[in-house]
Amino acid sequence: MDLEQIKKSAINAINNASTAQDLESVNVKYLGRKGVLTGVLHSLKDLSIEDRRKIGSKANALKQKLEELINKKSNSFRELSNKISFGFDVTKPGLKIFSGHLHPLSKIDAEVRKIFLSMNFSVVDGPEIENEYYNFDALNIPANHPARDMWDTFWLKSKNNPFRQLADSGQKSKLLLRTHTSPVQIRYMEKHNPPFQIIVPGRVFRYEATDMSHEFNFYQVEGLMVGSDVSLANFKFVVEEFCRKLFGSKVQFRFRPGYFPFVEPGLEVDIKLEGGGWLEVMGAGMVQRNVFDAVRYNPDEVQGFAFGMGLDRLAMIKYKIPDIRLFYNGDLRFIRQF
Ligand code: FA5
Repeated sequence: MDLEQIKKSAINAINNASTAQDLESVNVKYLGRKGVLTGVLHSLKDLSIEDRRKIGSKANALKQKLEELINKKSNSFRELSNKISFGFDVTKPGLKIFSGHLHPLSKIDAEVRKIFLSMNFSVVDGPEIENEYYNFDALNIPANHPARDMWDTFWLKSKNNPFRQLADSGQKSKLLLRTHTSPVQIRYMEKHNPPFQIIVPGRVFRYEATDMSHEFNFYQVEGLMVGSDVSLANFKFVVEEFCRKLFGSKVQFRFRPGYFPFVEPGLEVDIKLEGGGWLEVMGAGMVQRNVFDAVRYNPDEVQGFAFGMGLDRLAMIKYKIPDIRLFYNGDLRFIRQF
């Protein structure tokens, strides 16, 4: 084989070597002790001085070149294998993976729904943008009634308001952000006949100053049970059973008389857990006759109880949260604790 042929086939073999072992075989084949090029170099001594000079320098140059190429390729194999086996430092502390957290209000909402479903209540929804009729009039709170002051209201301008049709299609009345979930009582009763038992979890809005236990946007869960023989005793059982399921058997209750135009008698319920203070969590009572009149039920034939709980307040008690505003300020350090 002449030097040109050796060069060609050796370079070819180096290029085609796809593993370190392949490359080592090429190295042995051409540059090893019994290698092709080594053989040429050994045979130089048998040549004339002139040929020795001519072929010798070429053969040495080729040897150098092949060594370089083999070294280069060998280094690239080494780098690759380093990358594969040591590409990441197994001793380095891992990166913490942040998983999502449910907001405490979402958690309590899910729990409240589950408990009421287990007591055979259905979950019902209603609009956050309401009109005056459902939020007030039908609930026995006519215009100019002083009880309207109990709910500081965000009124919406009706002119050019995309929701105007909602008011126009039903009762002609002003639009507002619902101040409680009670309007859904009316909406539901208009379309269904008793007996039934429902809850209505949802967002409500009040035009009022905030403090530790008051927000201008918060959540309520309305409850309504209507039938021919529903009494305040049923209400007491349902509420106590619900609170025991949510807070455990140690929860204490305080039922106080309260005034709401849409119930008669009306009451307010405070609860307290061991070590905590009393916190008002709901308004309630027996549905007022005028409300049944408004939905064309016969008040002499049906009776019912209704309640409206502050969902935020329940979450505050359950998770021992001192300030309602923490739910809404978007501080992730707070959310990540749940
Ligand atoms: C009402 O909203 C009545 N609709 C409840 C009701 C329903 C009574 C059915 C009778 C029959 P009240 O304004 O008291 O009532 O609110 C009910 C509950 O919502 C309160 O007990 C309290 O837990 C919670 N709440 C009231 N205002 C706020 C506020 N600004 N921030 C957070 N929670 C509030």
